[in-house]
Amino acid sequence: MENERFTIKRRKTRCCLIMGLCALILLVILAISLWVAFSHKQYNSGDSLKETIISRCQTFIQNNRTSSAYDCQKIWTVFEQAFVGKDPCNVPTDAYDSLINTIIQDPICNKMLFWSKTKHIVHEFTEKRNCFQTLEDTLLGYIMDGLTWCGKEGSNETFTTGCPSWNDCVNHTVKSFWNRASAAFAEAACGDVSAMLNGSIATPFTPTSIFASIEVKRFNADKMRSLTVFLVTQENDGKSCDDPSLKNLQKELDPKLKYSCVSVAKSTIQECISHPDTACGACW
Ligand code: DVN
Repeated sequence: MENERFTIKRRKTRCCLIMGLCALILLVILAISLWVAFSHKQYNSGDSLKETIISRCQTFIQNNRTSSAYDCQKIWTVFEQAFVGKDPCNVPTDAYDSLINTIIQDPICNKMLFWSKTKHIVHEFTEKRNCFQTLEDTLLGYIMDGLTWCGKEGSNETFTTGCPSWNDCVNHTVKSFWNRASAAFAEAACGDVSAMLNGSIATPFTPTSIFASIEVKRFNADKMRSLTVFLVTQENDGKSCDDPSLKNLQKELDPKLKYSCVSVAKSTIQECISHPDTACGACW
Protein backbone atom coordinates (compact mmCIF):
# COMPACT_ATOMS: atom_id res chain seq x y z
CA MET A 1 0.00 0.00 0.00
CA GLU A 2 2.79 2.37 1.06
CA ASN A 3 4.72 1.47 -2.11
CA GLU A 4 1.64 2.08 -4.23
CA ARG A 5 1.13 5.56 -2.74
CA PHE A 6 4.81 6.34 -3.35
CA THR A 7 4.60 5.21 -6.97
CA ILE A 8 1.49 7.36 -7.57
CA LYS A 9 3.19 10.38 -5.96
CA ARG A 10 6.30 9.88 -8.09
CA ARG A 11 4.19 9.67 -11.25
CA LYS A 12 2.35 12.88 -10.30
CA THR A 13 5.68 14.67 -9.68
CA ARG A 14 7.05 13.48 -13.02
CA CYS A 15 3.87 14.57 -14.79
CA CYS A 16 4.06 18.06 -13.22
CA LEU A 17 7.72 18.36 -14.22
CA ILE A 18 6.94 17.41 -17.84
CA MET A 19 4.01 19.88 -17.97
CA GLY A 20 6.20 22.60 -16.45
CA LEU A 21 8.91 21.92 -19.03
CA CYS A 22 6.38 22.02 -21.87
CA ALA A 23 5.00 25.31 -20.57
CA LEU A 24 8.54 26.74 -20.39
CA ILE A 25 9.32 25.63 -23.96
CA LEU A 26 6.05 27.18 -25.17
CA LEU A 27 6.89 30.45 -23.37
CA VAL A 28 10.34 30.56 -24.97
CA ILE A 29 8.85 29.90 -28.45
CA LEU A 30 6.24 32.61 -27.87
CA ALA A 31 8.88 35.11 -26.70
CA ILE A 32 11.07 34.44 -29.76
CA SER A 33 8.09 34.77 -32.13
CA LEU A 34 7.03 38.05 -30.55
CA TRP A 35 10.58 39.38 -30.78
CA VAL A 36 10.86 38.44 -34.45
CA ALA A 37 7.43 39.90 -35.19
CA PHE A 38 8.21 43.12 -33.34
CA SER A 39 11.60 43.66 -34.91
CA HIS A 40 10.16 42.88 -38.32
CA LYS A 41 7.15 45.09 -37.56
CA GLN A 42 9.46 48.08 -37.12
CA TYR A 43 10.29 47.81 -40.78
CA ASN A 44 7.32 47.47 -43.02
CA SER A 45 8.13 46.56 -46.54
CA GLY A 46 8.12 49.48 -48.93
CA ASP A 47 6.62 47.69 -51.92
CA SER A 48 4.13 50.53 -52.35
CA LEU A 49 7.03 53.02 -52.33
CA LYS A 50 8.25 51.60 -55.65
CA GLU A 51 4.76 51.86 -57.13
CA THR A 52 4.40 55.42 -55.82
CA ILE A 53 7.73 56.56 -57.21
CA ILE A 54 7.28 54.97 -60.64
CA SER A 55 3.72 56.25 -60.89
CA ARG A 56 4.73 59.82 -59.92
CA CYS A 57 7.60 59.64 -62.44
CA GLN A 58 5.24 58.60 -65.23
CA THR A 59 2.68 61.24 -64.25
CA PHE A 60 5.30 64.00 -64.28
CA ILE A 61 6.58 62.97 -67.70
CA GLN A 62 3.03 62.89 -69.12
CA ASN A 63 1.90 66.16 -67.49
CA ASN A 64 5.01 68.13 -68.26
CA ARG A 65 5.58 66.72 -71.70
CA THR A 66 9.11 66.19 -70.45
CA SER A 67 11.45 64.27 -72.65
CA SER A 68 10.42 60.64 -72.41
CA ALA A 69 14.16 59.91 -72.34
CA TYR A 70 13.62 59.36 -68.61
CA ASP A 71 13.33 55.69 -67.68
CA CYS A 72 11.19 55.53 -64.53
CA GLN A 73 12.16 51.94 -63.76
CA LYS A 74 15.85 52.84 -63.99
CA ILE A 75 15.26 55.89 -61.77
CA TRP A 76 13.76 53.57 -59.13
CA THR A 77 16.69 51.12 -59.38
CA VAL A 78 19.34 53.84 -59.10
CA PHE A 79 17.41 55.49 -56.24
CA GLU A 80 17.12 52.24 -54.26
CA GLN A 81 20.84 51.48 -54.64
CA ALA A 82 21.61 54.64 -52.65
CA PHE A 83 20.30 53.28 -49.35
CA VAL A 84 19.22 49.61 -49.51
CA GLY A 85 21.24 47.34 -47.22
CA LYS A 86 22.72 50.33 -45.41
CA ASP A 87 22.38 51.61 -41.85
CA PRO A 88 19.57 54.21 -42.20
CA CYS A 89 21.74 56.66 -40.24
CA ASN A 90 24.73 56.15 -42.49
CA VAL A 91 23.64 57.28 -45.95
CA PRO A 92 25.78 60.29 -46.90
CA THR A 93 24.64 62.83 -49.48
CA ASP A 94 27.01 61.47 -52.15
CA ALA A 95 25.14 58.15 -52.02
CA TYR A 96 22.59 59.93 -54.22
CA ASP A 97 25.13 61.18 -56.81
CA SER A 98 24.15 58.48 -59.34
CA LEU A 99 20.48 59.42 -58.97
CA ILE A 100 21.24 63.11 -59.50
CA ASN A 101 23.24 62.21 -62.60
CA THR A 102 20.41 60.00 -63.86
CA ILE A 103 17.80 62.78 -63.68
CA ILE A 104 19.50 65.78 -65.24
CA GLN A 105 16.77 68.33 -66.00
CA ASP A 106 17.45 71.74 -67.53
CA PRO A 107 16.55 74.47 -65.03
CA ILE A 108 14.12 77.17 -66.08
CA CYS A 109 16.24 80.32 -65.81
CA ASN A 110 14.51 83.39 -64.34
CA LYS A 111 11.78 81.20 -62.77
CA MET A 112 13.63 79.29 -60.06
CA LEU A 113 12.15 79.75 -56.60
CA PHE A 114 13.90 78.77 -53.38
CA TRP A 115 12.10 78.84 -50.05
CA SER A 116 12.50 78.30 -46.33
CA LYS A 117 9.81 77.79 -43.67
CA THR A 118 7.20 78.67 -46.31
CA LYS A 119 6.60 75.27 -47.91
CA HIS A 120 2.82 75.34 -47.83
CA ILE A 121 2.19 78.75 -49.40
CA VAL A 122 5.03 78.30 -51.89
CA HIS A 123 3.60 75.06 -53.26
CA GLU A 124 0.06 76.41 -53.11
CA PHE A 125 1.40 79.14 -55.38
CA THR A 126 3.36 76.96 -57.80
CA GLU A 127 0.47 74.50 -58.08
CA LYS A 128 -1.92 77.22 -59.22
CA ARG A 129 0.42 79.63 -61.04
CA ASN A 130 3.13 79.02 -63.57
CA CYS A 131 5.31 81.91 -62.36
CA PHE A 132 7.99 79.91 -60.59
CA GLN A 133 9.65 76.51 -60.45
CA THR A 134 10.72 75.07 -57.09
CA LEU A 135 12.85 71.94 -56.61
CA GLU A 136 9.60 70.08 -55.92
CA ASP A 137 8.35 71.14 -59.36
CA THR A 138 11.24 69.33 -61.03
CA LEU A 139 11.03 65.62 -61.81
CA LEU A 140 13.32 64.62 -58.92
CA GLY A 141 11.64 66.78 -56.29
CA TYR A 142 8.13 65.95 -57.54
CA ILE A 143 8.79 62.21 -57.22
CA MET A 144 10.20 62.34 -53.67
CA ASP A 145 8.25 65.18 -52.04
CA GLY A 146 6.64 64.15 -48.74
CA LEU A 147 7.92 60.54 -48.89
CA THR A 148 10.03 58.72 -46.33
CA TRP A 149 12.20 55.66 -46.85
CA CYS A 150 15.17 53.75 -45.44
CA GLY A 151 17.10 50.50 -45.69
CA LYS A 152 18.60 48.19 -43.09
CA GLU A 153 22.00 46.53 -42.88
CA GLY A 154 21.81 42.90 -43.96
CA SER A 155 18.43 43.37 -45.67
CA ASN A 156 17.62 44.00 -49.34
CA GLU A 157 14.24 45.49 -48.46
CA THR A 158 13.07 49.11 -48.68
CA PHE A 159 11.16 50.35 -45.62
CA THR A 160 8.69 53.20 -45.24
CA THR A 161 7.93 53.02 -41.52
CA GLY A 162 10.10 52.52 -38.47
CA CYS A 163 12.88 54.59 -40.06
CA PRO A 164 14.89 56.98 -37.83
CA SER A 165 13.61 60.57 -37.43
CA TRP A 166 15.13 63.44 -39.42
CA ASN A 167 17.10 64.71 -36.39
CA ASP A 168 18.16 61.26 -35.15
CA CYS A 169 21.35 61.16 -37.17
CA VAL A 170 23.70 63.14 -39.39
CA ASN A 171 23.64 60.92 -42.48
CA HIS A 172 19.88 60.43 -42.33
CA THR A 173 18.62 58.60 -45.43
CA VAL A 174 15.94 61.13 -46.43
CA LYS A 175 17.69 64.25 -45.16
CA SER A 176 20.79 63.36 -47.21
CA PHE A 177 18.60 63.07 -50.29
CA TRP A 178 17.10 66.55 -49.85
CA ASN A 179 20.51 68.02 -49.05
CA ARG A 180 21.95 66.49 -52.22
CA ALA A 181 18.99 67.43 -54.42
CA SER A 182 18.96 70.98 -53.01
CA ALA A 183 22.67 71.37 -53.70
CA ALA A 184 22.18 70.35 -57.34
CA PHE A 185 19.19 72.69 -57.72
CA ALA A 186 21.17 75.63 -56.29
CA GLU A 187 24.23 74.88 -58.45
CA ALA A 188 21.96 75.08 -61.51
CA ALA A 189 20.32 78.37 -60.44
CA CYS A 190 20.41 80.83 -63.33
CA GLY A 191 19.15 84.26 -64.35
CA ASP A 192 16.89 86.12 -61.93
CA VAL A 193 16.31 83.82 -58.95
CA SER A 194 13.73 84.24 -56.16
CA ALA A 195 13.40 83.04 -52.60
CA MET A 196 10.27 83.09 -50.42
CA LEU A 197 11.16 83.44 -46.74
CA ASN A 198 9.01 83.56 -43.62
CA GLY A 199 8.62 87.01 -42.06
CA SER A 200 6.66 85.61 -39.13
CA ILE A 201 9.58 83.76 -37.52
CA ALA A 202 12.48 85.12 -35.46
CA THR A 203 15.13 84.60 -38.15
CA PRO A 204 13.74 84.51 -41.69
CA PHE A 205 17.20 83.54 -42.94
CA THR A 206 17.88 80.59 -40.59
CA PRO A 207 21.55 79.54 -40.68
CA THR A 208 20.76 75.84 -40.10
CA SER A 209 18.15 75.67 -42.86
CA ILE A 210 18.83 73.90 -46.16
CA PHE A 211 18.35 77.23 -47.94
CA ALA A 212 21.06 78.92 -45.84
CA SER A 213 23.47 76.05 -45.18
CA ILE A 214 23.41 74.45 -48.64
CA GLU A 215 21.62 76.43 -51.36
CA VAL A 216 22.84 80.02 -50.85
CA LYS A 217 26.41 78.71 -50.56
CA ARG A 218 26.11 77.17 -54.03
CA PHE A 219 24.68 80.15 -55.92
CA ASN A 220 26.93 80.85 -58.89
CA ALA A 221 27.15 84.53 -59.87
CA ASP A 222 28.43 83.48 -63.29
CA LYS A 223 25.03 81.86 -63.99
CA MET A 224 22.77 84.05 -61.87
CA ARG A 225 21.95 87.70 -62.35
CA SER A 226 19.93 88.52 -59.21
CA LEU A 227 18.30 87.19 -56.06
CA THR A 228 14.94 88.64 -55.00
CA VAL A 229 13.70 87.74 -51.53
CA PHE A 230 9.93 87.75 -50.98
CA LEU A 231 9.45 88.09 -47.23
CA VAL A 232 6.01 86.66 -46.48
CA THR A 233 4.35 88.46 -43.57
CA GLN A 234 0.97 88.45 -41.89
CA GLU A 235 -0.96 91.71 -42.49
CA ASN A 236 1.56 94.46 -41.64
CA ASP A 237 2.98 92.23 -38.96
CA GLY A 238 6.29 90.44 -38.71
CA LYS A 239 9.84 91.07 -39.82
CA SER A 240 10.86 93.60 -42.43
CA CYS A 241 13.50 93.44 -45.12
CA ASP A 242 15.79 95.25 -42.67
CA ASP A 243 15.87 92.17 -40.46
CA PRO A 244 19.48 91.39 -39.37
CA SER A 245 19.25 87.83 -40.68
CA LEU A 246 18.48 89.18 -44.16
CA LYS A 247 21.51 91.44 -43.90
CA ASN A 248 23.49 88.26 -43.18
CA LEU A 249 22.00 86.70 -46.30
CA GLN A 250 23.08 89.67 -48.37
CA LYS A 251 26.62 89.42 -46.96
CA GLU A 252 26.81 85.78 -48.07
CA LEU A 253 25.99 86.62 -51.67
CA ASP A 254 28.56 87.32 -54.35
CA PRO A 255 28.63 91.13 -54.72
CA LYS A 256 28.18 90.63 -58.48
CA LEU A 257 24.62 89.45 -57.75
CA LYS A 258 21.88 92.09 -57.62
CA TYR A 259 20.00 91.61 -54.33
CA SER A 260 16.53 92.93 -53.51
CA CYS A 261 13.92 92.19 -50.90
CA VAL A 262 10.22 92.90 -50.79
CA SER A 263 7.73 92.27 -47.97
CA VAL A 264 4.58 90.63 -49.25
CA ALA A 265 1.50 90.01 -47.14
CA LYS A 266 0.34 86.41 -47.21
CA SER A 267 -3.12 87.62 -48.27
CA THR A 268 -1.61 89.30 -51.36
CA ILE A 269 -0.02 86.01 -52.40
CA GLN A 270 -3.28 84.20 -51.80
CA GLU A 271 -5.09 86.84 -53.86
CA CYS A 272 -2.61 86.20 -56.66
CA ILE A 273 -3.16 82.47 -56.36
CA SER A 274 -6.91 82.93 -56.71
CA HIS A 275 -6.55 85.16 -59.80
CA PRO A 276 -4.42 83.09 -62.19
CA ASP A 277 -5.17 85.61 -64.96
CA THR A 278 -3.04 88.23 -63.18
CA ALA A 279 0.35 88.54 -64.81
CA CYS A 280 3.07 87.06 -62.60
CA GLY A 281 5.00 90.30 -62.35
CA ALA A 282 1.87 92.23 -61.30
CA CYS A 283 1.17 89.94 -58.37
CA TRP A 284 2.99 92.14 -55.91
O1 DVN B 1 14.75 75.96 -51.09
C1 DVN B 1 14.03 74.93 -50.45
C2 DVN B 1 13.90 73.71 -51.32
O2 DVN B 1 14.78 73.81 -52.46
C3 DVN B 1 14.33 72.57 -50.42
O3 DVN B 1 14.97 71.58 -51.13
O4 DVN B 1 15.23 73.15 -49.49
C4 DVN B 1 14.79 74.46 -49.22
C5 DVN B 1 13.88 74.41 -47.99
O5 DVN B 1 14.58 73.82 -46.92
P1 DVN B 1 14.77 74.66 -45.55
O6 DVN B 1 15.41 75.95 -45.87
O7 DVN B 1 15.44 73.77 -44.57
O8 DVN B 1 13.29 74.96 -45.12
P2 DVN B 1 12.43 74.16 -44.03
O9 DVN B 1 11.02 74.65 -44.26
O10 DVN B 1 13.02 74.29 -42.69
O11 DVN B 1 12.56 72.59 -44.42
C6 DVN B 1 12.25 72.17 -45.73
C7 DVN B 1 11.60 70.81 -45.62
O12 DVN B 1 12.54 69.88 -45.08
C8 DVN B 1 10.44 70.82 -44.63
O13 DVN B 1 9.28 71.25 -45.26
C9 DVN B 1 10.40 69.37 -44.23
O14 DVN B 1 9.61 68.66 -45.15
P3 DVN B 1 8.09 68.33 -44.73
O15 DVN B 1 8.13 67.60 -43.43
O16 DVN B 1 7.43 69.69 -44.62
O17 DVN B 1 7.58 67.47 -45.87
C10 DVN B 1 11.83 68.96 -44.30
N1 DVN B 1 12.30 68.98 -42.94
C11 DVN B 1 13.00 69.96 -42.34
N2 DVN B 1 13.24 69.62 -41.07
C12 DVN B 1 12.68 68.40 -40.89
C13 DVN B 1 12.06 68.00 -42.08
N3 DVN B 1 11.40 66.84 -42.22
C14 DVN B 1 11.35 66.03 -41.14
N4 DVN B 1 11.92 66.34 -39.94
C15 DVN B 1 12.58 67.51 -39.77
N5 DVN B 1 13.15 67.84 -38.61
